[in-house]
Amino acid sequence: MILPALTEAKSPLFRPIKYSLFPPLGLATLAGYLDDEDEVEIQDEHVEHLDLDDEPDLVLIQVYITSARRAYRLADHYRRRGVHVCLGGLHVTSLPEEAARHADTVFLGPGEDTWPAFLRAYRAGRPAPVYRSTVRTLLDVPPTRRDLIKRELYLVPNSIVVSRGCPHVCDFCYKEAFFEGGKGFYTQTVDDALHEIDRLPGRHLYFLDDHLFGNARFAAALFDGMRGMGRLWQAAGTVQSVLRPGLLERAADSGLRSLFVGFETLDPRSLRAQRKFQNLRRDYGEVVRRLHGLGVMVNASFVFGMDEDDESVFERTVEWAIEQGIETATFHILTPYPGTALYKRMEADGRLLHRNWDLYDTRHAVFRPHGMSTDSLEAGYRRAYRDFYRWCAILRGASHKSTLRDAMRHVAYSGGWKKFEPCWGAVIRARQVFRMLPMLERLLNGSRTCLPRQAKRSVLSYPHNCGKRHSISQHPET
Ligand code: B12
Ligand code: SF4
Repeated sequence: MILPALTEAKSPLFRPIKYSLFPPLGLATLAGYLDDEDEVEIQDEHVEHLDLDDEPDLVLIQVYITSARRAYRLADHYRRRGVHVCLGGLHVTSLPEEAARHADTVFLGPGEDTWPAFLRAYRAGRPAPVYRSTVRTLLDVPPTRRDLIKRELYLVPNSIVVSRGCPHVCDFCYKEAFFEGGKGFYTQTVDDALHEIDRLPGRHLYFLDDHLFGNARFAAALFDGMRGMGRLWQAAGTVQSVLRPGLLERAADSGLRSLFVGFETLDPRSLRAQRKFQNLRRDYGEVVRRLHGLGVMVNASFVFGMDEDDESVFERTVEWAIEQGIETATFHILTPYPGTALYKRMEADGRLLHRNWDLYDTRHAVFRPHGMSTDSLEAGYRRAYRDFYRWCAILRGASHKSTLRDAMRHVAYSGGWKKFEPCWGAVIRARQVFRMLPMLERLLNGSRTCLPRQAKRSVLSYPHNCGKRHSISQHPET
C-alpha cells in the first residue's frame, strides 16, 4: 500500500514539517480488511524511500491531486511487472477515466464498502475494473491497522477520524465530488469512537475529521466520553459550531487545545458566491474570543483569489488575523479541484489556465482571477505568509493575550512552526521527529491542566497520563 509524495515533500534539502505530521490513515483503514495471513506493508513516500523492487501480488495506491503524476508512474512500474494495481482516493474519484489508464482496478469514493467487495472478487479470480462506493456507514468497520504505521517517522502518529465528510456544501471543497452517489456526512457510534481513542497510546490526538462538530449530538456525547481521559487534542470545526453555546465548552473540557477554523474570507459576497452559507452573518471576532477564552489556540484558514477579491485582500486579511491574536494561519490560493462546482464553473467560463495537477496545490494560481493578475495573486499569497509570520507580527499578535503565559505560548507555538523550518528539516532527516511530540504537548497545554475537571461515569476504561489504566468513574476530580 503506497502513499506517493509530491516532489516538494521529497526534497533532500528542505522538507516542510507538514509532510511528517500525519501517517497514511486511509491506507491503514483499508489494511484492516485484509486477512490475518495476508502479508502487507504500508509505504509513505513523504517519510521514507519506496522499495520498488518488491514483488507483491497486489499494489494499492492512494492518489491525491498533487501526487497524481507520481502515483501513475508508480502504477505503470508495477503493471509492467505484472502486478495487479488498484488506484483510489480523491483524485481517482474526480477523474476515474484518467486514473483507469494506469490501473487494473479503480475505486470511486470511500473504500469501506468497495475494498472488501474487491478483495472477495480478487480472491475468487474475478476482480472488476471499477468499484463505485454507494453504501456509506462506519458501523462494524474493522480496527485501523495502526501496527503498520511507522510511528517514529511522524510528529503526530495519533491522527484519527471518527466521521466522514461534512454536512455543508461549499463550492470549492472536495467533499461533494468525493461523496457523490451516497451519504456525504456520517459518523461512527460514540462507543466505537471512544474505543478507538482508547487504543491510542500517549496523550496527544489530532482529529482529521472535516468537521468534528458537524453532528452536535454525536460531538457532545464524544466530548463527554473523553472527559477524564487526560487527552490533549486538536481538530477542525466551522465558525458556526464555535459560536454554538455549550459544545465548545465541552470540547475544551475534554482536552481541545487548538482548532483549525475555516474563516476563508472576510467578504460576505464571497461566502455567498462559494455557498459557504454557514459563515454568513457570523461575528468572526467573537469566534476567536470564544476560543481564546477557553484556552484554545486558533489555526485560521483563509482563501485568496475569489472573484470579489482585489489586491487589498492580502493586507486586510493578515492585519485582521494579527489584530485578533490568532496564533497560526493557513493561507491558500483558491484551487478548483476537478469534480467540484467551482471547477465546473471555471471550466465553463474558460478560466482554467492548464491541467497540470502538480500545480493544483493551493500555492499556484491555476485560473484567471477577476480582481488581479495571476502573478499578483501568487505574490500576494506569499506576502501574506511572510507578513503574518514576521517576528514583529507574532509579537503584536501575542500582545493581545490576557496573560503573560498565553502570550508566551503564542510566540512559541507560532514561531515554532514557521521560524524553525530548517531545524525541523534536520530533525526529520535524523529520523527523530517523534522526539518533538512532548514539546508540542507542553505548548498545546500552556497554562491549562490536562486532567479532567470532573469525572464521568463510563463503562470504558481509559489510559491515564501515568500509564496505568483507570476506569473513568474512579478518576479523581481535579
Ligand atoms: C491529513 C491530510 C494531509 C496530510 C497528510 C496526508 C496523509 N497522510 O494521508 C498532509 C499535511 C501531508 C497533507 C498535505 C496536502 N494536502 Co491534505 N489533507 C489531509 C486531510 C485533512 C485528511 C486525510 C485523511 O487522513 N482522511 C481520512 C482517511 C480515512 O480518508 P482517506 O485518506 O480519504 O482514505 C479513504 C478514501 O479516500 C479511500 N481511499 C483512498 N485511497 C484509496 C485507494 C484504494 C485502492 C481504495 C480502494 C480506496 C482508497 O478509502 C479510504 C477509507 O475510506 C484531507 C481532508 C480529508 N478529509 O480527506 C486533506 C486533503 C486530502 N489535502 C488536500 C490537499 C490539497 C493537500 C495539499 C496539496 C495542501 C498543500 N497546499 O500543501 C498537500 C499535498 C498532499 C500530497 N502529498 O500530495 C486536499 C486534496 C484535494 C484533492 N482533490 O486531492 C484535501 C481533501 C483537503 C481539502 N479539503 O482540500 N494533507
Ligand atoms: S465546511 Fe469545510 S469541509 Fe465542509 S463543505 Fe465547507 S469547506 Fe468542505
